Amino acid sequence: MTESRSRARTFSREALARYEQDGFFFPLDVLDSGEVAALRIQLEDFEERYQAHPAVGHGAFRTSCHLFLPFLDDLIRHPAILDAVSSILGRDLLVWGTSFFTKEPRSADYVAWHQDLHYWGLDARDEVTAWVALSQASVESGCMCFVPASHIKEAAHADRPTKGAMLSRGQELIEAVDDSQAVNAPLRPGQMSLHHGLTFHASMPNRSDDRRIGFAIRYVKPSMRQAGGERGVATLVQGEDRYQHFELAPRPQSVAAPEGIAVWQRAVGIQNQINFRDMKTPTDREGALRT
Ligand SMILES: O=C(O)CCC(=O)C(=O)O
Repeated sequence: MTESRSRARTFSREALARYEQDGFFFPLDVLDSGEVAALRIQLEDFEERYQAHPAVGHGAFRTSCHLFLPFLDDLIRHPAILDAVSSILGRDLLVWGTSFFTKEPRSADYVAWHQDLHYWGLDARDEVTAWVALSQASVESGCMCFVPASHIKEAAHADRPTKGAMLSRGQELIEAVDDSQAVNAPLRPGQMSLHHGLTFHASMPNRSDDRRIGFAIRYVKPSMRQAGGERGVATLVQGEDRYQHFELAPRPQSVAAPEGIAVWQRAVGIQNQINFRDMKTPTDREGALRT
């Protein structure tokens, strides 16, 4: 696939047609260099100051920390991101969750081939992930890759937790993926890709000297329901919620304030219950759902 560059504010009909056909689209320019630099500084300052925090330390903050970090709550509402996502899902948008996928310099961490929606217990398929690059996501640093048109069916997965596997259960597709079909999705800092929750995707280790930091935002239509568990928690970022299938999260007022932490613990607890529902021994290494 030839890369096409376009501004998210004008997510074109052609871009939408490509997304619908392939199950992904990239790159879209969403953050300017000042915005992306400021975000990285805030994130790394948070990581440094909170690494030993009893609730959010030890990497647990990697899942849905927009619920207690105002700068990430702002990011999930960024107009350029919402413009593109609402071209696909419509005006009313909830954020069901977010995940940081951070590969440290020269780390062996990788993401095996998988489909996101397989484990999330949602009752429909109206979901889009906006994956925002906060550092260079190149082939060298382990950018994502996608299999075009793989989003049309749900495929079987197995749990194969191995060293370096970044997904919470070590899950991966059972069927072999033909790598020659895969399309690399390199992104510069401030760009994003969009992918459907059934698109086969994966990523290789980071062979570069910088961190590869990706922030994945899971947008859903408010008509979606959390099946097979408690009512989930979600954030209304645009339009209205005429269904009330989810408890709506309040906006966090300050970094790691107790109210935000409490909402986050509830949200991640419910998602973990669903994600690990059929496991005898959960392999969640960091106490929080990754995907
Ligand atoms: O960041 C990666 O390499 C994988 C991301 C991913 O699996 C996702 O966003 O669903």
